[in-house]
Amino acid sequence: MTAKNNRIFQSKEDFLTQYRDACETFAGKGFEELNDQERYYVLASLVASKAKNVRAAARPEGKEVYYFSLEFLIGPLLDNYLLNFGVRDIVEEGCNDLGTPLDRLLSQEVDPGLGNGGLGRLAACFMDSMAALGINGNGNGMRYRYGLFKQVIKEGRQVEKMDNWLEHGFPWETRKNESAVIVQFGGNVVRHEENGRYWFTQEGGDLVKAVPYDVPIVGYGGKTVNNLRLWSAEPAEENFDLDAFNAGDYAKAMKFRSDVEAISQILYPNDSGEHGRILRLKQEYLFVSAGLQTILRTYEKKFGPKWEDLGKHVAIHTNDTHPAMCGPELMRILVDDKGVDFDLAFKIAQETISYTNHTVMPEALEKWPINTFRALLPRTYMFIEEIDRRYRESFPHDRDNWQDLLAQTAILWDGQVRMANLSVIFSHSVNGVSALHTGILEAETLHGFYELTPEKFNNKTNGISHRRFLGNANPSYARLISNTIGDGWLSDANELKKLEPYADDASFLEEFEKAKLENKRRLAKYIADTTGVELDTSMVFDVQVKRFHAYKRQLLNVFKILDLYNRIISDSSFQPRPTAFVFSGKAAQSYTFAKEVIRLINSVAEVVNSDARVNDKIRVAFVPNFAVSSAQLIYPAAEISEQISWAGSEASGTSNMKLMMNGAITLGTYDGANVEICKLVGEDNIKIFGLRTEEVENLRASGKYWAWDAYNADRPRLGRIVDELTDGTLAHLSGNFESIRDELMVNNDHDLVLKDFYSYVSAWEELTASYADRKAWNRSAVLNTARSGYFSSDRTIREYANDIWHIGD
Ligand code: RUG
Repeated sequence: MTAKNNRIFQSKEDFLTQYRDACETFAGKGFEELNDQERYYVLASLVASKAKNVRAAARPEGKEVYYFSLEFLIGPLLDNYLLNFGVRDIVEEGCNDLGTPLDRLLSQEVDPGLGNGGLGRLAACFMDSMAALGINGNGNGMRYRYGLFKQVIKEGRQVEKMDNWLEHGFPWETRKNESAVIVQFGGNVVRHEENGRYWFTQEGGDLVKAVPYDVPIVGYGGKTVNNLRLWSAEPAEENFDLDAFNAGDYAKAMKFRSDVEAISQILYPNDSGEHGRILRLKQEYLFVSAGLQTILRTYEKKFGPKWEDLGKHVAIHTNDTHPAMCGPELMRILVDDKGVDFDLAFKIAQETISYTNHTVMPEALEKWPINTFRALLPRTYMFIEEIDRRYRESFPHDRDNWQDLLAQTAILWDGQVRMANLSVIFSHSVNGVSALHTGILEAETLHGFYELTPEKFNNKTNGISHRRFLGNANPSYARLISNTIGDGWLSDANELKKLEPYADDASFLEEFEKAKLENKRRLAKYIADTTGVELDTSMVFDVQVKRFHAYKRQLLNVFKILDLYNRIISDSSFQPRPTAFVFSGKAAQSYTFAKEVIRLINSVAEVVNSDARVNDKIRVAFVPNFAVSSAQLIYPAAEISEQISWAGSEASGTSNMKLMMNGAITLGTYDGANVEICKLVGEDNIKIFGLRTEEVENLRASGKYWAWDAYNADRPRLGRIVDELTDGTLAHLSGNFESIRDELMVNNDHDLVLKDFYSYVSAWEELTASYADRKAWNRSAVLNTARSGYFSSDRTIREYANDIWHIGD
């Protein structure tokens, strides 16, 4: 696989010379004297320095896009950048000559702890695609000293350990002292007046220095290198309490520094519903204010104070509500620091800013108590208050339901700042992340806004970096594809369509199966090494990997496994297709139910894997500490992709796309982007089950669903599984599962696990039965890959660029 243009090494010999020199420059020793970690570090530093040179040499004219996101789950970069610079083969050969296989060096790379799930990974894929497409894309985020947490499993339970991802340094980043900016928290707003003119200043409070660390983002082909800017918080002035220090009170002496540094210390889970709230608000403001100050400084250098044209040259995209303060903060800087008129500042903000919503879950739509907000950000809050006041004052009264619409859409309500409303009011574009999700936003979640300003709304179905998740992650399949249809698919994922005729080519299908087997072996080895669980690679690999959340229904999957377990034991004629169930994902630290489901999976695994009556038919593995690097081993090995959230709950999902692209067949509900996968692959190449969105809504509205009815209707089968949660069957590892039983039977099964159970198990049985016809199965799998080009984030980014950012207008 080679990317054309901008090769950073001209030949293997050139690479070897440069690498050996770099060992002396970066590590002060010869290659032979370095250990693998150091060798990796030097190689990454060398590639990073090349990337920076490319960036310094060429910056195309054109609109600058700033993508504001609290998370960028970038994953390991080295392999991806070698591919993008078109030198992977050269480097691989060179490393072989040195007696250190490239894979060994790649395995030294640590996953940066800069994100926790789909939203953060999407931001990373978008950075990749912007660079690949030659768009001037700039990421703006936080440099967390510690990532979310490292997940280890002890007696089946998730235990959270500190994720010290920066322990060995991060060779890709460059600290930019000269670009630091000051961000102010707290204090009071003071009004000044002179000659009939008045203005405000924020006095006192804490001054924090936001220091940027830049990470190069190398686009495919190596021609465009963009920048990801991550902010770290430091005290603006050294506020060291010498008296306290001399009195031996070191904690007091260092207090200010540690309070400030706490702002960029840790990544909080965004979809848990609970987190260190104030600190999170500080993080949100810090990266917003620092990012905007930088944008305006850069803009002013280039265009002067022509602020009215900002939206022509700059697009600011807000990823979810975390950067919602972009609107009022941009106004604050324009009005207070640049002397722009209030109305014009609002117009500029709206022209420049756009917003993506990623969830319909009410608990994930951020709200902040006004008092907290105002105390922390007094001046920025004044802009929110004034915009909200004007919004109410000028609200059109020409509809019957105007009071209701106002109540839905005002920013301030019930003593709270509603961040989704803030985002919508300050944006010219609002998008959802799949067709179904956008429809729900329009019809329900943001309906008031849709009624008032339908022209703002549009859909941008998510996408994934096919280069990383097929090109890098699945070398055997990627090679087969390139040998068959050429490597044009790496730059244009639509070319995967050229694989369609090969879905009927017996020799291609055989090669596909070989590649899949190789990937299954690779994953089985990883699982054996990390968990001790042995998987038989002749089994179907059935995979559910994602964050743990009730709506994603990992519990439904466990119920299916328990059902298979019970039936295999009680009915000797029951012969399901032998299957290995693979789970991976983290639960938010404070999310007890999700953590209990993880414990349940591990308890079921313990029971099933050690029971000789069943373990030649079913095996269960939980892969700890799901991260981009382990995901890259799991997706290529998967044959079934479990996408089983209740319909109307998952905004889009992206593991569904990654798995499809790697030739796994989706077993899913009609939810999120599954709907679009289904339309693309056709019903013969996907297995859909369960209630549809309207059915879920109607059932909930009717109030007629009773979990106890489902339980009583089939005591021997479904009822038995519920009972097994608490009757000791699964208690061997670490106890029973009362809280899960309560969630089903006391809280009336909010996530409809019992309701969708039969439809799910039947769908699984039908799907796995069809595995016997290997040719037909492989045909379907290959068609999944062939039709997955639409889900490249290159397509998504082109749509953002044309419809939202108006690049090239
Ligand atoms: O849960 C959603 C996924 O459905 C979606 O695919 C992903 C990217 O759009 O974003 C996830 N998400 C939503 N992560 N955090 C949130 C809520 O803030």
